[in-house]
Amino acid sequence: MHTGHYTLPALPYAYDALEPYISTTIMTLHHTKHHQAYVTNLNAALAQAASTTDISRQIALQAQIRFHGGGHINHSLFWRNLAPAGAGAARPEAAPRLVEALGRRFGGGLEGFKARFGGVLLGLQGSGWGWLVVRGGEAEGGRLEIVTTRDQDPVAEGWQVVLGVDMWEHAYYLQYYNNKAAYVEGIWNIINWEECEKRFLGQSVVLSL
Ligand code: MN3
Repeated sequence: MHTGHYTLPALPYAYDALEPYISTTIMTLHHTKHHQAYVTNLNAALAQAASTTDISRQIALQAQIRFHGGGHINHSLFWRNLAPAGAGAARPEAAPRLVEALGRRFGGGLEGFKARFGGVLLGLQGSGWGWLVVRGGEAEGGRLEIVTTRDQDPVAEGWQVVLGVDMWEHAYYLQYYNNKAAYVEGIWNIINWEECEKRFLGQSVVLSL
């Protein structure tokens, strides 16, 4: 097995740090098995694409690169979107500008946004992600939108991810089983609002992939 360009980023907290909202078992498997597999398969597909001029093979490899590359990007964003419950970063007060903007954009204050975003997450069919994204800096009005992507598709180019939530079953099933709503309700306790604020203000360099 060759070693490729991309590597699994370390989590910014321990595997048990998000208890009781995401179990140690889920975090360990999700990071060391699922995310690692996206990285491994991305590197393999890139290496194969670099060594063939067969167009059919290239097209097949592009699909692999999209899936596994998207998985690597999405999970790298997701881990940094989370923080231990009770940490300063996990308090909405750590994101004053964002929370104000969310109130303006979606109405009903932070609770209004949470209800709206949660509804979108629970409405997602099959495997995918829910995202809060922004286009343009504050000077351009910083247009906030809630979007979803299927499978491991990343958000469209030009949109900056503020917050992303993994809605694949592997993200919650071992702990919450079919109770997707409990997973979504729990995750609000471990959102890294400090990171969300930085991304909203364009100050985060989360992806040095
Ligand atoms: Mn996942």
